[in-house]
Order: sequence, then C-alpha cells, then structure tokens
Amino acid sequence: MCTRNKKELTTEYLNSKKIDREIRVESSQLQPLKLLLLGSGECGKSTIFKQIISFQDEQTRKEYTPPSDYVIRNIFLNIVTAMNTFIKVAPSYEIEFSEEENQKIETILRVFDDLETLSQSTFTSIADNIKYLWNTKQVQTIYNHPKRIYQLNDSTEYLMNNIDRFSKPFKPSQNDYLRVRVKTTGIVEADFKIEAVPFKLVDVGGQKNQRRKWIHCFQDISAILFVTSINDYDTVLEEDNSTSRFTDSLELFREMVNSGWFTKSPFVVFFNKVDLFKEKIKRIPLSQHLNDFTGNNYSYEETSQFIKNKFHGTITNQNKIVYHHFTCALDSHAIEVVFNSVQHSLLMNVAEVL
Ligand SMILES: Nc1nc2c(ncn2[C@@H]2O[C@H](COP(=O)(O)OP(=O)(O)O)[C@@H](O)[C@H]2O)c(=O)[nH]1
Ligand SMILES: [Mg+2]
Repeated sequence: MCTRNKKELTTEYLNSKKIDREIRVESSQLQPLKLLLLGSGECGKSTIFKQIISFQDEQTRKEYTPPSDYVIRNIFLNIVTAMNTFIKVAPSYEIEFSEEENQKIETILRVFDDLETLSQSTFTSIADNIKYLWNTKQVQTIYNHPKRIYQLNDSTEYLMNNIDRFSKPFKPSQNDYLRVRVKTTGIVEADFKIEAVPFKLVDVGGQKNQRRKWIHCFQDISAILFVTSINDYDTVLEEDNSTSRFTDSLELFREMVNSGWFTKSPFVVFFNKVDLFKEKIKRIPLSQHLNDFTGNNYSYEETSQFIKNKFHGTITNQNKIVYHHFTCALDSHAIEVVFNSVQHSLLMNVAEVL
C-alpha cells in the first residue's frame, strides 16, 4: 500500500479546471464519481452515509433525509425492541422480576406484539414503564453483563436515557437521527454535486444475505469506503451466532481489497466506533478474543494499531492505495474532515484527467 504524493495545485489552476469541469458536466461528459460504502452489518455504513448527505447543499439534504415521523417511529421501534430483548433473555441470565415489574412488562409485551400500530400515543402509554425497567438492577445487570448472549443496537443506552423527551410529541434532533438504527436492505443511492463534479454515494445492506446484491454496484467505482467496527472484537454476527464479527469483517475486507473488481479503486478504511472501543478495552481484554495480541490490553494505541495491522496484512498488492481513519461516525466534524480529504484526492484525480 502507499500514500499518494499530493501534487501541488494552485488555486488558479484548480479554478480553471473547475470551469473546464462545469463545461464538461453541462455537456454530460463526466461520469459521476462513485463512492461505495461496504462492510458487515451494523458497523456504521448508513451513519456515514447520513453524515455525508448532511454536508451537502440544502436540496440534497432535503431529498435524502427521511421525514421526522419516519425517524420518530424508528426511535420507538428501537426502544421497544431493545426492552423486549432484555425481557426475553432474562431467564438465560437467571434473572427474575417482581410481581409489580411483571405487570409493567405485560404492558410492553402487548405493544411489542402489535408493532404495526405503534404510535406516539401507544409509546407514551408505556414510556414510564420502559424507563422504570431500564433502571432496574436486573435490566442493568443484563445490559452490562460481560458475556452478552443477545444482539443489541449500540444506541440503546442513548435512546433509553432520552425516553422522557420521546414520551411527548417531539422533533428528532440530528443526533437522534444519527443514533437510530434502521437496517438497510438492498441498495441505496444518492446523487449530488461537489464543485460541479457529480458524485454518486452508494450504501448497501451488510448482512450476509444482503451481500449477493452488492455485485450490482461494483462497476466503475471511484473509491471504496470500507467500514469496520473496531469495537466488535468480542461479538458474534446477528445473522449467524457462530461467526465472530471481527473475523467476518476481516475476511470481507480481504475479499474486497483483493477483488479483481477494484484493482484500480482506492480504499478508505474506517475503523469505526472508536468511542465504544476505548471504553470496552478497559473491561474486556483484547487478548482474550484475539489470542495473538501480546501487547498492553489497556493501551488504545497498541490495541487499535494491532487491529489496523491485521486488516492491512490481508492486502496482497503492495501498491494498492489504502487510506485508514479511526472514527466515531457520530462525530460530524471528524467525519467531515475525513470526507473532505477523500473528496479532495478524488477531485485532484479529476483535475489531472481534464
Ligand atoms: N457509539 C457509536 N455508535 C455508532 C457509531 N457508528 C454507528 N453507530 C450506531 O450503530 C448503529 C448501526 O449503525 P448503521 O450505520 O445503521 O450500520 P450499518 O448496518 O453498517 O449501516 C446505529 O444505531 C448507529 O447510530 C459510532 O462510531 N459510535
Ligand atoms: Mg445500513
């Protein structure tokens, strides 16, 4: 892998190229620069997609940001589903609830059994019960258990801590929108222009059963944005409880970075969810799950570099252009900085061609 030498380009030169581009775009000679987000399920692809859209002009933002009621409904679904998970998994941890707690649980299960009709008023009617249960010793024990035997969205704590705000009619914030989890199915595309150059951003579903659809968008890729959750070293896949998320993501990266489809496409790897990773290494030693790690389990530098090296070690073509960034996809400023540098190197390539 190598880091590309950045050619010195003056503002004047870039501006003249920009005018050239505008003329070419007008005569439709310029193919869009196609950015493809790849990675396993829940690593943060759609969150990065949302962030990139939020950096664009108002028209693009309007076109590709879902309406508030869609976001609100998914916030409710995320919360009720998470609470249902805690309730269902409790017996496996030998956890019991009191008579009074069981009455509250009943009200939640009734709503869970009829999610189609979940609305602000049904949510409001059970919000206090959910909040109460979330704060019980039992649910906190399940949530904080070092051995998690169930699947849970990473935004659960954030959503639970905001229940009071969601329990009456509210306008979702940008943060709510970034945190809410909606599983992507199929292929989602967004078209926009940056400095008169057309871009196409493509997001896909990451679960194994979604991956066979990917091939439909493998043609003419300008850059792959490969996302992996660095926090996932101790968890298993949602769709396959016998496969570690880390191994799955590493193998997926190996396959993609060495694929004949992408021999000319640079890769930008997002080692994502560093916020969660920094907290997790304090509780769950990396060496317990990645046995060949012999460094300091408490050192963020050592553990994160080890994971990065594992990924980079799978690249067979030593001339492949692979950039890497450690990110928290919720951090708009940080993602904007990364995206600007990706966009800048792509625009330089276009400037060179024109
Ligand atoms: N704490 C934290 N949560 C994240 C981060 N990136 C994504 N998430 C959350 O993880 C969940 C799954 O993200 P999503 O973008 O839907 O993953 P996808 O399946 O790869 O598209 C969502 O609830 C996101 O808000 C991150 O860097 N830190
Ligand atoms: Mg997604």
